Amino acid sequence: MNTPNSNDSGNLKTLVSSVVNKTAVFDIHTHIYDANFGKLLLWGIDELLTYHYLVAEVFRVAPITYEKFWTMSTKEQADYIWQKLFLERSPMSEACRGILTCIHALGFDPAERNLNKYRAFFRDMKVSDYIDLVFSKANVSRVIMTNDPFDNHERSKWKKSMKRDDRFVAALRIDKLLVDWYDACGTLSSWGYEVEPRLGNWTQREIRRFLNDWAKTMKPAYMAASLPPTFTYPEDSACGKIIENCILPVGKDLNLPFAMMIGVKKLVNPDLKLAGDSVGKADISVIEKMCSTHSENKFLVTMLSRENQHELCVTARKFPNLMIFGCWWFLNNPSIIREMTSERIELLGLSMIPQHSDARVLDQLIYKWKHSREVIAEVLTEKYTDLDKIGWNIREEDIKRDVEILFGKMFMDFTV
Ligand code: HDL
Ligand code: ZN
Repeated sequence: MNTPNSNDSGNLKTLVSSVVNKTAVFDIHTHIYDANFGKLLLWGIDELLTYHYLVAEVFRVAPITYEKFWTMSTKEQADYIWQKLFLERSPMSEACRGILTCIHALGFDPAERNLNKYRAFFRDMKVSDYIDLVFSKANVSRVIMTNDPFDNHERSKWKKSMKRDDRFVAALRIDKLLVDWYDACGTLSSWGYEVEPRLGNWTQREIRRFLNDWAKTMKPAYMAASLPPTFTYPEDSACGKIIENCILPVGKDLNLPFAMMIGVKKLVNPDLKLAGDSVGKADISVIEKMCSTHSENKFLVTMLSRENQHELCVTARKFPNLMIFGCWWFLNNPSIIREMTSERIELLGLSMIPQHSDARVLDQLIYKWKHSREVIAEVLTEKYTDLDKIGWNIREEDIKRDVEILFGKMFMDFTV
């Protein structure tokens, strides 16, 4: 039994880093897909370089019009971004650094700065082989996808009885129902659900049938929606009625958590397309009310504004049916991951889910988890050192148990 102690902090730091790196993680929110979903799965260096985080960054430094950029092919956009953000200035942003982390982890030499050489590696790569390689490099055991039944290409895939890769767990994503009910109503009706815009009792029943049908098809880990900072609850609106009378009753019946991702200001700059969303501080009382009035439902919540984080931690202390997760999107940067992980451990101990990758491109699992593991290991080392100083002799098996909790067991125990 390896029992490091605080006067040998180097030993403790080394041990914690080793355990964090060797513990496989269950990544509970991504936008990647198993190979059977075809083109929905993005992968390779050109998709990495044209990730919407870098698109936003390149427009800040490059004299190119939106129109010209959007007429370029993915390869041309990647060349342009490589030139502007990597060759003409050091790639210091988290999104840029991430690509170098991937290149390095895949065995290339970043110092060569040769994009075409990196491209050659992918030319003959089979996607199924690459999934195995990336999951191994990232030490990821399973991921949860983002599955939208309103996406025509994705829906067609689910309608075929395709063979599934059990490393890819589904999540039933229902933004459309909540933020665009009138359009969703027409679509549901075309699929044979007897729904009307005014959302009477029969329509609510039919929406529950729709949710049950897709829960049966996808076998999702949770139902999820991204919501604006202005989201309120309860609310006499289509969104409020569908949550109250459809999502939460189905969630309770099927023991399906409702994952709310709150704080996105959609398309503040529409010319940036996917990169055009921004952030706003949301009202934490929404979470309080939902968790208190629906104590038999389970809620997974992540919020996009840094200013919401501390109050979200305190709210989680009040409601055992609330599980907070991840350093989402604009928070997924080392300086903020450190701050959030520290305050979460200080307020919640290990009863939280410290991170998800939000990966949109398969390869991103490598960098998003490498970067996050570094910070999580630092924070854990600090907390173990505090315990060790007061005689709570930290043992290696304690560290292994704790990291397994943070990297998947907490989620599994919460959702079981
Ligand atoms: O709604 C979401 O799931 C967000 O994560 C968006 O997909 C966002 O565009 C994103 O990729 N954030 O990292
Ligand atoms: Zn996401």
